[in-house]
Amino acid sequence: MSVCSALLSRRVTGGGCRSLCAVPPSLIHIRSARLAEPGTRRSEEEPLWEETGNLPFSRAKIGSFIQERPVLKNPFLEDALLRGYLRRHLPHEAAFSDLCAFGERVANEVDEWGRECEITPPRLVHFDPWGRRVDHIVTSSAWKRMKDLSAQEGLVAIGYERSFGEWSRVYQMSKLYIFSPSSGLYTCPLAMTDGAAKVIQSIGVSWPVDEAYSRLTTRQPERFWTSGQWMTERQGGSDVGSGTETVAAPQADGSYKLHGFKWFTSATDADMTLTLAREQDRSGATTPGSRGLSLFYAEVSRGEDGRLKGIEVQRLKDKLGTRQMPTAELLLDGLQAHRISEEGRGVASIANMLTITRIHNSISAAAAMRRVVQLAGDYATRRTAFGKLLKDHPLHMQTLARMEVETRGAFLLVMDVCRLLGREESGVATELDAHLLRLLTPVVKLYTGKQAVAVVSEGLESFGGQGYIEDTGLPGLLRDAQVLSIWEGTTNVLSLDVLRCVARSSGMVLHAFFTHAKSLLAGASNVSSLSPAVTAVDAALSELKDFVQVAATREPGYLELAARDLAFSLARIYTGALLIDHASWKEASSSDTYAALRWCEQDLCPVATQQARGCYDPSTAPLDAALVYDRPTQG
Ligand code: UCC
Repeated sequence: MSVCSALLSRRVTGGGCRSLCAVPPSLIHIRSARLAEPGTRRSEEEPLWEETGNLPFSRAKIGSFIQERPVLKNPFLEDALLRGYLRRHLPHEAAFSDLCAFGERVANEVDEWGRECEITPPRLVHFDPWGRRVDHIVTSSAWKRMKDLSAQEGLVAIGYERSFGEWSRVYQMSKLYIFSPSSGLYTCPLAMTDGAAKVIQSIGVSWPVDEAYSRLTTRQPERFWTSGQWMTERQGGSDVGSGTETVAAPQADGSYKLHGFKWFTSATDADMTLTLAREQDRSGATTPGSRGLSLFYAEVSRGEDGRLKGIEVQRLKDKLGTRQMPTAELLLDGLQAHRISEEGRGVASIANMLTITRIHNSISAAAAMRRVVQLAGDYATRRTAFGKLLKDHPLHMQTLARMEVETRGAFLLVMDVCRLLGREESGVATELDAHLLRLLTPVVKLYTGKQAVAVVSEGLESFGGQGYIEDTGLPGLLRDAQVLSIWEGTTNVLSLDVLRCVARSSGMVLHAFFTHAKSLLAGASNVSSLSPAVTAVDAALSELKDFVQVAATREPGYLELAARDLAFSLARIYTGALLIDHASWKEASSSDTYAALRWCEQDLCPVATQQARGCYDPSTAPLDAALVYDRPTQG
């Protein structure tokens, strides 16, 4: 007899509603999650509804079972890898207590502000009641509180105070990592603010940007400024060099007036901006391409009439996600600005900002993964299905464990890039460090951006239908993750950037990559539990070397087709080496070892796999195009 028919034929004595008793008892208890222990059912001793005389749904139309929500706990205390990483590299009590206190604040206070930012998005008021153009971007009080909090907590300042020397960036980014998923996207203006401070510092902190630098890096909320990064125009999202139309007209006092249209300006309520424009010569002519672009500094201010000086906000963007943050189209109509780069060195000068914003992007990606894994893990201790808690379903745990492995890999990769940045900024970087930083910045951004979407999407699924319900706050995580692979350079643009830095360094960045990855493996050579992982990464390094040797002899189109797979291979191999290195630390846990082993079971060198299949051969590109445009033939 099947289980179903056994249940259906089950006879129970007494009570007029016994025909319903074919349903297992646990399903017809009137359950209250508020009375029960988290995730448990009420005991078998409790009376069934029919014995108490209460009909289900008779007192409340929605029934009385309320599923417990997942609970956000202190994200610092909950994160074993973050704490282990810091214990190993930055064992300072001051840093730990600050992170612990901040984590408490994030869980108990800031997370609600982030939610408020999401449900009270910014709006644009073009005119005042009397018809005067004002272009006010009205933001929520929570968004404004985020600005004060950011200054007080030193979320930008820490990177410039350098209290922990070469580890200061790791410390700063650890704070941002804790903050990001609760920040209501305030991490976006902070990324650009940090990037602007970095550019100003690298160019030299003198007039007219000295005051701006001190405001970008202050801890005083009343002095703190945020910066924009206005690079994108209608023709130039990725191809900034040929797509930038904005011109800079020189003025008699040495300043410039900017005229142009910026198509996508994030966090437009900033106090200042760095932007690119083409300087006009006396005849009004400009130089085309990147060589014609210079970098300008401009403050955002209002005249006595209340209007923005030299700027009109055309409209706010209607975006899939990041709705918390005002993104606008701006007409620059005589915005006063100062050139801060050499003429024609705009792209090269703003590259420092791109490095910083790409690292921030990667932090946000790793943090989004961590948040969804934490929430899903907590929920699995509260949600019962098919007779047991989700955490007791091995397949569910396997899924969460795979997400955890991705999250750990992303965390270690981005923290290693922060480590390299910190070394460069405190003057202790070797040539190898500098090459690694240049190579790994696009790699970490492109890889974590993609993985964040995948992991967060999987995370939503782990909540079942609730993951798709707007006011749980969960769908917003996915919407916001989707931007991470788009802005600050799409996956393909960054893959090509990887090729470019390999070519411009004559391969030295790859040499640094191989050297450092090998040295990480060497440190783990005597840890037998890690040997399958070490063997896998070692083999992948050999495959990668073979690929590079073959590719170097092929036409440029071959490498271009391989660029994305190459970037993914670099990410997976290097991350594997970092996981192994972390797991070989004397205080590492068995989970650290397990994560390293699991990571290294995947195809670590997809570029070699695809090469062996002929995917980059000259015949491939036309076949790809024919496939994409395959249409039914007429007749
Ligand atoms: O989306 C935007 C704002 C969003 C908000 C930001 C918040 C993010 C974090 C949030 C966390 C939640 S702003 C738009 C972002 N747009 C991009 O990222 C543009 C993507 N396109 C590229 O990256 C392209 O590769 C370009 C624009 C850099 C290519 O331009 P060019 O002119 O073709 O570049 P070249 O000729 O290759 O390089 C010009 C110079 C060279 O220096 P020199 O002349 O000395 O050899 C390059 O070495 O710039 C240097 N350079 C770099 N240096 C170019 N790229 C880099 C780099 N990545 N690092 C160092």
